[in-house]
Amino acid sequence: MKITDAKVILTCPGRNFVTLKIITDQGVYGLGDATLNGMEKAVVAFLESYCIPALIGKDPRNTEDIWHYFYRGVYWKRGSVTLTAISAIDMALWDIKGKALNTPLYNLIGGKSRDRVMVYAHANGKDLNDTLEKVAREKEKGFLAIRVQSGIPGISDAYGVAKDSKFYEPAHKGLPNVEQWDTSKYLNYLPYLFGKVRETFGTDLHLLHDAHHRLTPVEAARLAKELEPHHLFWLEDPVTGELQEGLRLIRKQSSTPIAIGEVFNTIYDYTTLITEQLIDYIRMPLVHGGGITHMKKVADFASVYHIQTGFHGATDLSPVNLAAAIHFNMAINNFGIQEYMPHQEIVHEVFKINYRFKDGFLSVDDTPGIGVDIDEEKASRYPYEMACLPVNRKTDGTMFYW
Ligand code: GCO
Ligand code: MG
Repeated sequence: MKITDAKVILTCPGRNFVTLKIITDQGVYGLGDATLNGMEKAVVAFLESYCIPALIGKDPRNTEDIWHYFYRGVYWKRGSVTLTAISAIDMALWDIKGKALNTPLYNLIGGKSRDRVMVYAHANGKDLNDTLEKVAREKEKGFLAIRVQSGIPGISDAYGVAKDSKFYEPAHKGLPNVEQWDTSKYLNYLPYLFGKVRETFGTDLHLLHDAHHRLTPVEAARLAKELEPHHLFWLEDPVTGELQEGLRLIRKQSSTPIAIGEVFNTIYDYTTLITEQLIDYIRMPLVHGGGITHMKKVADFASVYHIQTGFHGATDLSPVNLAAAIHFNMAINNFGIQEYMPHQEIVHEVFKINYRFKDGFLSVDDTPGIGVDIDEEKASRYPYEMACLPVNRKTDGTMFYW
């Protein structure tokens, strides 16, 4: 079997997605998600100028060797752009492998450990009452786990909360919006918010929260400690992932579970966090973490240390990534939870999906490979539109983490 061609499909059905399609001499093709929100064209350039020419003629079944050709074999390593391209290649090759063997992806990586995967929904409210209403709405849809974000009194912007539209989308058309941040107002409000959520909905519902990399280790320790009585499923990205040692302080102070790493790319970003058991969930998704080949190693490594998966799954990760993640989550033993932010309907005009949501869980059907297809003609009707993630400044103007 040989790779004869590959192409990149850049489309914007409501938001930008990059999809790699790898074609073989046996008529079988595979799809991989290569979307890196706001940096789509950098990944496209790397795929088109280097990866695709290097793939032609290779045997697509050699997933391990091809992964190392693009990672170990390349001198300039790591980084989001490079690893997103490698992830897309790897996903597409596993898709081909499944189709060629006429079996769904989960069968190739261990078979089923479970039939369906628990997902968490998003409740993003403008203020306390709006947030409580949104939680109620998601609970009614059947979700057993809900991430709660809320507008903060006294701050004009809060991460995760839509300003005008009903549908939260992190990227905006054109250059970055500038948002505003005040850590002290946030820290004062959060324990109150979660107290109210627990008071209203009781103890059964799994609650999650994303601090979006904005705290120092000592601030994060305070928050984790003060949220302890509300028994969060996890507190996400309390500090920036660059400072792995910062997690030691949080760990010493609190038993609130920690999830980290949606912006990580390799197992090397996780070594301290995993071997010192400083976190509970790995967030790095297939699309940015080297695809199935690499993430299987990361998940197995984490498993030894009692750490579970909790993959990133916002709307800027395409249906190809989400379907692959469901297969992956069905197969591994140490699955924890999967983020699920449903795509807008228009996305499903372009991507034909094989997964469905029921009673708090997602499952895939038995379509061979990953099981998602792309309608290229429909994709071409939605050309790329420049969109960026916001940037963030403290109230005194200081540039801060978004
Ligand atoms: C999450 C994430 C997202 C990211 C977004 C960036 O936990 O879902 O933090 O909301 O901010 O995916 O592109
Ligand atoms: Mg996050």
